[in-house]
Amino acid sequence: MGDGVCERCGTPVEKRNLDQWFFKITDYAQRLLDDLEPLKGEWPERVRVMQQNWIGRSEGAQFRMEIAERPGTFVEVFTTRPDTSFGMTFAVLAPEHPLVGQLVAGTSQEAEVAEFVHRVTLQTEIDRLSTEKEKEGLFLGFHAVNPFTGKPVPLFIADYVLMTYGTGAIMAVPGQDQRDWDFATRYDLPIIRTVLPPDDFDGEAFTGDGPAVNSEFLDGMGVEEAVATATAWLEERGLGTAKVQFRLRDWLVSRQRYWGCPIPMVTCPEHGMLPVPDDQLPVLLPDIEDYQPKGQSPLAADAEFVATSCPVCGGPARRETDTMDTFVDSSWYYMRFTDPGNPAAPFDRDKADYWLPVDQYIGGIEHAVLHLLYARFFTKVLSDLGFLTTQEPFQRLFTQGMLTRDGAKMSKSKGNVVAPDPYYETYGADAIRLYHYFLGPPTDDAVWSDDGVEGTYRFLNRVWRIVDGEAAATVDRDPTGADEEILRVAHRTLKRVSGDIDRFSFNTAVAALMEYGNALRAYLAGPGGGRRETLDACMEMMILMLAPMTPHVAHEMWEITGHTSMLAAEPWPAWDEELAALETVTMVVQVNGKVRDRVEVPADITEEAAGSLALASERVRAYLGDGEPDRVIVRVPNLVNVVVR
Ligand code: ANZ
Repeated sequence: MGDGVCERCGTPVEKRNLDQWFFKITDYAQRLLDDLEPLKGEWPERVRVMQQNWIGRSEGAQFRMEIAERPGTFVEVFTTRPDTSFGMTFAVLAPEHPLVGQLVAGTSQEAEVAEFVHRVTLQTEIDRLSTEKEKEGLFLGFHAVNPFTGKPVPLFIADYVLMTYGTGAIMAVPGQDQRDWDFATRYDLPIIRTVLPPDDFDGEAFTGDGPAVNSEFLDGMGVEEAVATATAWLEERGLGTAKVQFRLRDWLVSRQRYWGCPIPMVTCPEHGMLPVPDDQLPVLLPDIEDYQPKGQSPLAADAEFVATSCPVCGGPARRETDTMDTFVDSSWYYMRFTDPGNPAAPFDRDKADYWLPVDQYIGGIEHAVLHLLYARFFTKVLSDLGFLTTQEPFQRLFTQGMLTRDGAKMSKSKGNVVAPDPYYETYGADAIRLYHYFLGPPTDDAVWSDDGVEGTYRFLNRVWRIVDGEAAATVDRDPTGADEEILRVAHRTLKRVSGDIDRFSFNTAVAALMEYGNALRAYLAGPGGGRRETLDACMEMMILMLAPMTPHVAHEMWEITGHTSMLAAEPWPAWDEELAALETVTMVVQVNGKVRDRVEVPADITEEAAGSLALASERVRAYLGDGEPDRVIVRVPNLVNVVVR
């Protein structure tokens, strides 16, 4: 919907109210929020935050205000800042608010209001809430009475108030809310500050904390205390209540499309809307000739599908012809995976309990709120209904980054997708696969580059040449220091690569293998040349490490090096802890800049460990006595300087 017209046919797009089916996900808002807590550290933080914001819990108060010109008619408002009520200088209804039509019916305002409402409904909610856009409104000719002051304030409709949030009506406090400030300056409405900004504040609306002013019994209180006091004041008088509001809306599952699962509901003229009885489920999607929309769902044109009988009286009834959002299917497919052949039920509880939750889920960040929230919701509902035990579907979540090319996301509609076929021809599938691992941390977006594939291709070729040619040049001789050193590199690499793979840090795993490849070549070119036994051991490790990433090339090398087993079935090798240990270095320990001790430490020692080692040194303790050092300066792995006064 660009420029208000259909992007395919140019027909003007307008919003209409339709009767639709929803899932009441809002009933689960609090649980969906609370259960994000244990996912800390297991799910990417940004996904947790996106879900928190999407659910959007706000605490505040809801209270009612009488319409001055219509005694007995009230408007309810939701506010997160009841403490600012004395600064309300106008009130605003969403243009779609039912009270609007009721108030202006028969007045001279009616036509102008109708025109305004129509214009606003053509805008998207995102545009309406945008801080960039100038806010537009219309005075209704009525006033709302502020319960705190007993005074009337003018009542407006404005585009920046939405019918779909809170009560669809607000008290406007320009002194403390920037949207209200913008509106007040545009329409020349008074501004009263109710929180005293700091002296150096030079903004407009002040949203920070500070003592309440111009607010009678609230004066002097900080925001938190004033909110509680104002809310209690409303509650005592029966004018309002504390209120928790969620941004999350109910999930609209109706689609007027052919492709989708039919919504299993029927309507009987006598008994109303009824669910299709369990023994008639699932309602299968019929094959139809014509899927084109004609102002109603395509299934509505299939008379045979539509005609059914009422589950209560057996009389003629109509099937629902809307189909379900495909997010419904993706919310529980993994449950079906636990029992895919079950002809009688979606899945067996014991099987679902055995397999679920999913240990490791992988998906794009684009699923942060919809799919991942819907799947969590389904799991909770099905768990509540006794279908399975777990309350959360995905124990660990990994979100991979996006591959871009020439600055754009690769997509079919942009036509900038890299078709792999020509690369297979030139480099082979393994070099391309290895390049994908090498591109960068898989959580980050990455830029595709043809030169990069060239790099992994060259690396595989170098390893191949060792196996295929240079290995033949090795000799049987006694081991030397060079042999011991290359074995150390091999075990160190294996330890690194194992850890990297566990952490999904594939790019560093590939980098480690490349370094290992270079070390091997340097070893072979060294003064004593290669020793057969050493090289065999080293190459076996190299091939086993490459196997998961480049299975085809690795298997060929496995055979060439005399193995007859199936490489893919070989276990991951184990490293020798002693050989894998990093080299040690001599760490100098100073007291006030003078060398007092020397300690052998691993080259990868942490700052913390280096500091404690230094402080544990007898010779250092001698200078410290019972006292504590003033400062410990650590330069890992070479130096610790303990400063005492
Ligand atoms: C008066 C006020 C004074 C507000 C103040 C804020 C600051 P969150 O935090 O997102 O929940 N509001 C309420 N319903 C609205 C609607 N349907 N459309 C547009 N705005 C709406 O926001 C709650 C605040 O958003 C409410 O608190 C209300 O403005 C506004 F210093 O009331 B407040």
